[in-house]
Amino acid sequence: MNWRIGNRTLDLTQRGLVMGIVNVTPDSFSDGGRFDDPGRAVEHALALIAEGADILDIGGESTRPGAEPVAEAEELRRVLPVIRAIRASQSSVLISIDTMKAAVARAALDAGADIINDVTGLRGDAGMIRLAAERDCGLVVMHMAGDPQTMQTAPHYDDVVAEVRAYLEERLRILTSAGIDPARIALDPGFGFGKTLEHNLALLRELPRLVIDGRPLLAGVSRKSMIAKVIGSAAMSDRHWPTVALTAFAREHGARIIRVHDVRPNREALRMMEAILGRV
Ligand code: HH2
Repeated sequence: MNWRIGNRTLDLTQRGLVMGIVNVTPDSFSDGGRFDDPGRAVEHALALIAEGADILDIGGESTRPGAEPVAEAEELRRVLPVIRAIRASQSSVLISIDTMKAAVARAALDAGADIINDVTGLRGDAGMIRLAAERDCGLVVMHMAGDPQTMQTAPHYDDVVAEVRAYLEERLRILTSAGIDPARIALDPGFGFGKTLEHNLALLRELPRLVIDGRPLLAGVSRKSMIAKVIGSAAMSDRHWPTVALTAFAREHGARIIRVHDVRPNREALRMMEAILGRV
């Protein structure tokens, strides 16, 4: 199972990747305001590299339910200095830009980013598919029902797993016919994006069904509210260990890229599960 990103081809057959989250935002759901100053965000990014992150996902706009949209200039002001500083650090870490805006993605690639992570699955901004076809970056294509403003208002599916799978298959088809090499694409069911607890649990239960055409599957469950609902505690600090458990579960059930806030313990869970699976 390969993922092509620029001139690198990553073989994810044995080992998965840890994507560390760097939210340069005042309002992200779990760490909003902690790293919204670019200086602190860079410090955090370097700490995540030291913990073993393979990818850093830099975001300047929260996608939590009900989040206010951020203007392009402000999003650029937040993310560009962080991307430049990480690139200047000489680390070989891959940089992903978490954005729904083609102009932000373009500037991020120009500043040294390697991957576009677009929670709209490249449906939000008409310029995004064009940009992706022009460049050779990696792509994360996620499923989201609706948009962050409205997605948690009574989400409904007849069969959530079948519908998310069909959506990801369709996006893969559309992007491929736009001239994008499918080897560049990773797919993501989008936990918490227009989904109830039951929907999220069904997607986890049937995760192997979401591995499509050999494309790497990304799972982003870190600290999400589904954990709070299951354990009966809203405290962010109580979501840490269930996240680590979910990392091991997701890897066992087909995920190859784990998007997390806490890199080291999740990386260890990944390696432990890969040892059990005989993948070391
Ligand atoms: N989840 C969040 C943001 N971006 N991208 C992908 N591909 N998959 C995800 O599951 C995903 C994502 C939400 O988490 P976070 O970045 O911590 O929060 P916020 O959007 O509030 O900044």
